Amino acid sequence: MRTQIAIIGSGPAGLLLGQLLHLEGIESVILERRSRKHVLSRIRAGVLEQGTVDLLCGAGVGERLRDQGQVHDGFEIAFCGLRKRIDLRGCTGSGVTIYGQTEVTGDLMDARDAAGGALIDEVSDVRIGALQTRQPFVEYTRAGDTQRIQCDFIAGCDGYHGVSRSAIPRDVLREYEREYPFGWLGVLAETPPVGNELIYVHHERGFALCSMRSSSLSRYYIQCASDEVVKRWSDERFWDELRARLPPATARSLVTGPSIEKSIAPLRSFVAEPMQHGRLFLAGDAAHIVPPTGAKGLNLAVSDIYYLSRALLAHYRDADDARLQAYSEDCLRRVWKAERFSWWMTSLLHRFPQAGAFGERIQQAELDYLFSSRAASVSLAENYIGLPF
Ligand code: FAS
Ligand code: PHB
Repeated sequence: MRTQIAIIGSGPAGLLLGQLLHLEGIESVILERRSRKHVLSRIRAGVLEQGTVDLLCGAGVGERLRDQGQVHDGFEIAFCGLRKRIDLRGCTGSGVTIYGQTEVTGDLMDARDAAGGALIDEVSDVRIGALQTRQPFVEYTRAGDTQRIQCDFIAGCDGYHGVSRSAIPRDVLREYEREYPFGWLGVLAETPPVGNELIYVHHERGFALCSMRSSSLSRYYIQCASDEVVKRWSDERFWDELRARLPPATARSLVTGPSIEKSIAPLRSFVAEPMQHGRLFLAGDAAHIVPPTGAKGLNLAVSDIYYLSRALLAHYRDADDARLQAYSEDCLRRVWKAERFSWWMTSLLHRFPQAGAFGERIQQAELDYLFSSRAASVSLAENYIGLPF
């Protein structure tokens, strides 16, 4: 098989790249390890930056997003029994859009099908080769049959546990990582959200987050031990712990119900440099991971694809490779600022037992400063809505 771009992974990064390239008449093949059904069943991110919304609309997949996405002009932080609001629109002139990553992936998958784009799922043994030549290739096995795809470029959009990153030689790749001593236990429930906007909670028992997917579908998280297991958490135990972390009036207005999804996500900060090697370009979680506190993971995958699609178009349309050569540098400048913000939000809002009483006082001072200084609020707001591409 021959194509121009071989894309490994059909998450948001891979699917969006395929769609943007298709619109410019550039051909691609997407390889996916899991089944379509599994990919479309994942519950992940929920907050889209305006840059993400604009790029998805420009890619022709914004109809349901514009129709069902909820624009939020702010969010709240609850601490010391109070709820205080960060006025995103007042601080920056912009807001964010609540629209589940599951929906984004579905919209992109529908567009791929409508365009007749090749998406080969349930593949295994994906191998990358000849990266330093003009004829790189990807090999894969499906239903016992091994195939090779000759291509011009390879996009590694296969997430943190994918194979692309390992195709970069160990003496070239540099990895930066911070593991957090806790995870997030998340629940999805067909209940009305407790707030009109998101509520991030700082509490001595641990962090919590009250989010949503629609006016009848709520998404909640509580900080849990990094070795916690889901089966030890009945719905009742989850709701009791969430209520214990909310301000009393908020706890009283919480509507609970049976969970339709319950899972634990580990928290880590991770960056792999460089994000390119020869004709391989990494994008999204294949290259970087952020703790979800700042709602940056999905949005960073989108901005990587903005840079990569723009660079590939310059190659094919203008025979200009300057942007391809600068890809990693362009992405990392924005990635590291999002890593900083996500680390800062996580450090501010979670309970760190090893930080002791001094650490707790520093968090209190940070929260006090945040709500007594417009400069501090504007700084948080401009990072939360997303720094410019
Ligand atoms: P993805 O991981 O979405 O997609 C990679 C794809 O590659 C997958 O479909 C995988 O099956 C496939 N793949 C892997 N190895 C392969 C191989 N060898 N061959 C072929 N295909 C292969 N972000 C937020 O902003 N907010 C959140 O609340 C949030 N919650 C999250 C919860 C969890 C449990 C996880 C894991 C992530 C969460 N994230 C969140 C981050 C998440 O949204 C990612 O940033 C986003 O999915 C990145 O998209 P991709 O880079 O496309 O990677
Ligand atoms: C979510 O709704 O899943 C969500 C929202 C904001 C975050 C993380 C997750 O910071």
